[in-house]
Amino acid sequence: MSKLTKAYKDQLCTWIGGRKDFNLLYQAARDGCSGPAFHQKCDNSGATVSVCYNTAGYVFGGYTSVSWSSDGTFKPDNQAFLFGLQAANSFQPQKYPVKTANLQHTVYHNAQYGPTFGGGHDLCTFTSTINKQSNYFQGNGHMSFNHTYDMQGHDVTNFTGNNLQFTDVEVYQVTEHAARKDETPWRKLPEVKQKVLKSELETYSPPGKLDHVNILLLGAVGSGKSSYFNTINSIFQGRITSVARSGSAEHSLTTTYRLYKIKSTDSRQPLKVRLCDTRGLEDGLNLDLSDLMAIIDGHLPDRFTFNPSVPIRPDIPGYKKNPTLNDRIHCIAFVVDSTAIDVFPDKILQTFKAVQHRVNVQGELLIPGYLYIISKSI
Ligand SMILES: Nc1nc2c(ncn2[C@@H]2O[C@H](COP(=O)(O)OP(=O)(O)OP(=O)(O)O)[C@@H](O)[C@H]2O)c(=O)[nH]1
Ligand SMILES: [Mg+2]
Repeated sequence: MSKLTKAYKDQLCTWIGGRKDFNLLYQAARDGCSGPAFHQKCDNSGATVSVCYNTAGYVFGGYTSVSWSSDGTFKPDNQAFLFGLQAANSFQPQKYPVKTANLQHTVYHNAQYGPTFGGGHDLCTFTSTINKQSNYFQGNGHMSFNHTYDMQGHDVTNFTGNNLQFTDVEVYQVTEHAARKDETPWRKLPEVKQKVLKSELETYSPPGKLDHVNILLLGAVGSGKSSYFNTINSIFQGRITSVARSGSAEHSLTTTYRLYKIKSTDSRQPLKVRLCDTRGLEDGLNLDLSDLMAIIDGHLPDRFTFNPSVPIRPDIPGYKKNPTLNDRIHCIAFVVDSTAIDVFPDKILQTFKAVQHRVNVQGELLIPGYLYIISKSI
């Protein structure tokens, strides 16, 4: 039976990014604790997570997005990381990223070795064949810490409790979460009169002296902000368009702030609604509250390139010191990935709340209330 609990899976999803399915490929207790048994079950299976459980109550391991093989070489993988989930029976999640400088040694593919991470064998589970002693397999891989992975000041005691007596070693294939076909729809969609809706937007005029309404798309990395603009734009263009770059990456794929105009083939002028696409929020908070407020207050020009290490302040190039009402954000749309809603990072939720609080207090939005765009529900 799988030992990877829901809490462990959720934590791994947060680190890997997005909701994932975990398919058990290999289990030392079931398949035998040997290099050949591991490779026979796991080679050519895509991304995997290897999880070790020891007699001291530690749960730790490594994630790699590269398929295992038996070709006797090291492979680079900038998405790999080591991790601790449990330390002496208490839940203590810790991620140890691969060091960019030692990328070429990320994982070691050797037919005689179990899952092996790092040029110094930062985590080498076992080699050859290990027979079970009472309730554990005595791991025989040596561990040279902090060579290829950044152990964040931790040592082998923090990581494994200095104990390689494995009660089990499991390897899971990690795949995108597949929504179940039999899931009942979470709401009944009203019959949408698409043409009516479209023409309402084409003829929409904002109140007062505003030329157009700016809607800011705010959400986590990969939540679907750029794709949302592409979808809306495609509807009005009557064909599939992909003006905004979209895709999956560790950090936000959108690095430039864009104020997208939407042109309809049925009207000469662009719609008086613009979608403002920004960098995705990350757990490590690449955009803080004051950066976001600078965006909301209209200080950023179209095509502003974000530099995560430089805060958005009045002295940076391109900063609009005196934005007009037309430059401001008038409405905020929080974009949420429905497939990852149960592993939604706390820090991003806090950022949403902090933005709402600041904006509510200052009464800044022209269009009160917030939009929630739930992406990837189909
Ligand atoms: N199935 C499905 N996939 C989607 C949907 N929207 C976006 N995606 C996919 O999700 C991934 C991320 O989408 P993006 O639009 O780049 O997300 P983003 O929020 O702009 O991401 P960053 O700019 O990197 O912060 C892409 O691979 C898209 O193809 C959707 O509605 N359904
Ligand atoms: Mg984007």
